[in-house]
Amino acid sequence: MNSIQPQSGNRWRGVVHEFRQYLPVTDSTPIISLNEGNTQLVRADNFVKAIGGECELWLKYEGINPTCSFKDRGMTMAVTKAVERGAQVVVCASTGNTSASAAAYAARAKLKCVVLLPNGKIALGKLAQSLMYGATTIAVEGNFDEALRIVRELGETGKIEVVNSINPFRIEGQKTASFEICDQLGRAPDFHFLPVGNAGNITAYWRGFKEYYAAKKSDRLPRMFGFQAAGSAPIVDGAPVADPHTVATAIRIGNPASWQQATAALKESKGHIDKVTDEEILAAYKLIARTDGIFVEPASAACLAGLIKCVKAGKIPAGSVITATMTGHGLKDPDNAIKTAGFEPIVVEATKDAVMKVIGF
Ligand code: AN7
Repeated sequence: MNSIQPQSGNRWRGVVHEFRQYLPVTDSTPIISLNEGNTQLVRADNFVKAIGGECELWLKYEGINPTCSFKDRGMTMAVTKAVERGAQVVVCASTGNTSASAAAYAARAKLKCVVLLPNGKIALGKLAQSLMYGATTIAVEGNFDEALRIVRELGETGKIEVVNSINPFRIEGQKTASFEICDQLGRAPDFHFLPVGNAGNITAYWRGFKEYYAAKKSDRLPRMFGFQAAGSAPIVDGAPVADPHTVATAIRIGNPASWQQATAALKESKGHIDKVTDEEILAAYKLIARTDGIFVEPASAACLAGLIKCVKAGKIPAGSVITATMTGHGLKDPDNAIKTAGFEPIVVEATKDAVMKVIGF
């Protein structure tokens, strides 16, 4: 079975089709896609002005992917390969976005999906997704790292395909975001900013930038700038965190699976990794919504908090071209949004006068 989608016209057919020459697929690979990728690269001048920066900031808005996070790029690849090799069950541990994506692609591929989530520590929208897509949803009384340990053990039985980013096909799919950035910008950025949790994405982006450069599709390599939440900053602190905590539950990870690859990306790219507090994350989260109309989840805002810190510290030369991954959509986490907004709906009686009074007329 090849793709069931018609191949005529200019319609975007998902990252595996569009970038197949850079990916481990053949003409007979049965591609499972929801037409992910091709996300906007939005310039955020108001935000830059508000933080006193003198750079060009472009946000790769990954929240508009089919399940509203960047994970879909890796998941189309991982589930495609799982189907190709005849797997029947996929499993992942997740802070919520990987599980949403795995559940959706598994449903489309008619595979059984099992997700292990840290009980009570994932955003509401993400939980809704895994339930709606029909995944067997298991809330583990422990954190992400403990759930991932169980998933690794399940993978060793040989009966279940693990679709966490320890699956190399996940990284392969996710690198396509770098290709798109270079295509959209007409060049590679000077800096690329992104949040770091399990460290798969920083690994993938760096690989993507390097491969496009080697293929002469871009003219330079960016410096990779990653940010962890202060309560879950193992790479910055140089040691695993046994009990990670942060309001940005997506990156509440104490022992990243791709730690070494992330360290290599930082070193090779002359990059930088730092941590930002929950207060800094929430301030950036609110600011980007208010200045530029871009609603992301708290984890995504960690790298914007990082940019604010870098601008203040004078680390960003004037005129730099910066891209930043907005990893997940703001609607994923309605609880934090409503708490952070700072006000509630104003209830009035159903008259024009009452509304005019609120407006101040
Ligand atoms: C919105 O879903 O690990 O450093 O299980 O959901 O590649 O892990 C999510 C990670 C950043 C960090 N932003 O990316 C999961 C999971 C958002 C995320 C990250 C995640 P990695």
